[in-house]
Amino acid sequence: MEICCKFIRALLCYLPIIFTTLGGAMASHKVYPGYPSNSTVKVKQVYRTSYHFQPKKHWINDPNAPMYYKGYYHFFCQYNPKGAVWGNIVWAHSVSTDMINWKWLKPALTPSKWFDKYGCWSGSATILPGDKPVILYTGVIKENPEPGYQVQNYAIPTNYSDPYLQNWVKPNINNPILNPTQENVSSFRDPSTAWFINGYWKMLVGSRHNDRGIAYMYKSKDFVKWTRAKHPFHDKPGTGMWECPDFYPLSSPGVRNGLETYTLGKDHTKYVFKVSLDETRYDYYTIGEYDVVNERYHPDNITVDGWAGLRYDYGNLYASKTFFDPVKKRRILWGWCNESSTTEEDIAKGWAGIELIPRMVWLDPSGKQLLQWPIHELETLRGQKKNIRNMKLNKGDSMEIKGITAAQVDVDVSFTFSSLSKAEAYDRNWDKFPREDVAKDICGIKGATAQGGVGPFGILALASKNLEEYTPVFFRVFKTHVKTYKVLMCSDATLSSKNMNEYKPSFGGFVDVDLADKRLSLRSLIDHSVVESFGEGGKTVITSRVYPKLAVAGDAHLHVFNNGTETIVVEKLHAWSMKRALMN
Ligand code: DQQ
Repeated sequence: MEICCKFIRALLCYLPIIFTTLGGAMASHKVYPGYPSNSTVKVKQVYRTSYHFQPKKHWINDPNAPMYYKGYYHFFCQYNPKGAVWGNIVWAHSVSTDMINWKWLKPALTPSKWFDKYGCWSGSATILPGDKPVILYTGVIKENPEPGYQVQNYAIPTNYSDPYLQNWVKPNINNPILNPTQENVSSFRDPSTAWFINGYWKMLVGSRHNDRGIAYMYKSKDFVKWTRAKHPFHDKPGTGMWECPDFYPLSSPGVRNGLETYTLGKDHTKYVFKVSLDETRYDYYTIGEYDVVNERYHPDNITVDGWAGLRYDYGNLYASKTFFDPVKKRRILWGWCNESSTTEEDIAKGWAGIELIPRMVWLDPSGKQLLQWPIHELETLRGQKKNIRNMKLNKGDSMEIKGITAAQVDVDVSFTFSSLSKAEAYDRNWDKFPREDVAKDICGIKGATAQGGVGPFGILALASKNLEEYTPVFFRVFKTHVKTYKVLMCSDATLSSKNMNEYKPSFGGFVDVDLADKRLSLRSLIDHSVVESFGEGGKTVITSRVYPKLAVAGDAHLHVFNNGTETIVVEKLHAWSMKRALMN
């Protein structure tokens, strides 16, 4: 009886957790009858971003095949050329010399063959010896069973001397290179970048068997005839369809240089394995080891495998993909950021979806997680600057940062405090639930206004003049029963807009930080309808999409605030008005 009551009490107490997990980003295979080909007549400018990647109009989703070739960064993504909802999927193609300013080219892949008649879905690039790029992608050959009958294909450039790689051919011979097995015809997609080891090319394809998420490994001697390895490369019961698997080697802890994908399996001890879970629409990664002999991946037991695990972003990022940048010797992560507006609003806007600022990723000195940071090229857009030093924020203070374009800004701030003694108590029961849900839920329940001890403190992004609307990004410090500290980072869209229709979640993630120096840092890239925030040098990253009604363009404001009893000092704050990027 007691057990039963405890269970019901726990359930009641944690009901919000259960509900908040159901509201994630919209599925990208949802078909909107009639809408996918409703071409946009007039694009609404109000929520368009000024320095995040987006096309002139219509829908985009997953990043595909990012690569560097003959002086240009190439970026492809899933694109509907005919409307602002998912459908008619082709590969949009843009080139850039800095991954910030982009030139739009004609689509690289469009449905044109029997083996991709109903869509050219996600895939990756592999650079073959002799600097020869090849694309592996998913072709949809029949509409049924939903979301489509899937095969894997390859495409190659028609002219290797064209640095823009404007024309691609999908050879009739040997395509499709992979067919699904009977049981996974509609859950077999998103080939990874391939790597070469012991005489074989290897690649991964996302799949599932009932509710078991699977990444299958395929191998080939010639890149054309592929066979499936005996066992799945990695799998996990209860996680559903694994989309867009990504696998890459890591340099030693703390080393920022990345490694080529083709060096996989050679002399490295640690690897990242990432999947995009269709059921939650978030990207999860583990750090682990690659057993080359048995062709399997084993996550370290310090990282949790599945949806209670580590995420690149505790907010709105999905279907990400990395590549190795040979010029600057770094691994770069691209992630899709869906809209939080309704389908009707997207159609009225005439566009949907952005790509987040490319991030450098490397292994944290602890070896337990990744660090992420916006590529330094973004700084070329920094304009007018505002600096603040040693400004005190007592309980209830909120100070406006004036003299910058608050709707289009890059703000980097470090906060200090002199004591942790006032930190709020951490409820041990919270740990019984998946880590990400607890974080999200505490952020939602307490928000930025419920008074705390050390925190909540942080910034108010996209705030209206009288604070009717704002998106707070902030920290709250908790003390556990064993007298350690837990730092929670939140990005809360609940009060971001007077519009009641949108999805306005309060996202949260814990920050694994030693508070010995009593300092926490936050960098936020604020761009009209997106707030992309990096806590503590990129240990925890959270992105929110927001659509203010009042805090728009010149009417947007930026504040720093503190609602904790412990006084917080803004030790250093730099805020730069951002210039517009050349965008497609
Ligand atoms: N989007 C693509 C699929 C992929 C999904 C279709 C992930 O290939 O699994 O647009 O968002």
